[in-house]
Parts: sequence; C-alpha cells; structure tokens
Amino acid sequence: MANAGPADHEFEVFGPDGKAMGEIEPVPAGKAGRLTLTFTSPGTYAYVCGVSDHEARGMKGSFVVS
Ligand SMILES: [Cu+2]
Repeated sequence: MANAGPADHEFEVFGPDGKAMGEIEPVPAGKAGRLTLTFTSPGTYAYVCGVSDHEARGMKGSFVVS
C-alpha cells in the first residue's frame, strides 16, 4: 500500500466471520507498507482504515473471494 495522501493511513482486512486477518500498521504520508494474505475460503471480506475517523469518512470497503 502506497500512501500518496497527506495523512497517515492503515489497512486492515477482516474475514467473512468478522475476525481480523491482518493489517498494515499506520503508514505515514509518502511511505508504503506491505501485507501478504492467503485467502483459503470464499466469501465477502471487508477492509478498513482504522486511523482516527477515516472509517466514518468512507475509508472502508469489501471484496469477494470466490
Ligand atoms: Cu485512513
């Protein structure tokens, strides 16, 4: 994850069961972080930036593993 914005951000992924799978700790502006996950179960996964109010401001989403 390359952070090209002016604020710190993180990236956390949750499995279909709602449990956290892994995260990139807060990355300062202009820096990058890396996370490798292996998806072994189909389903809908969620991701969010947990910094400050970023989730409430829309830094979240989901994707489907089939
Ligand atoms: Cu953020």
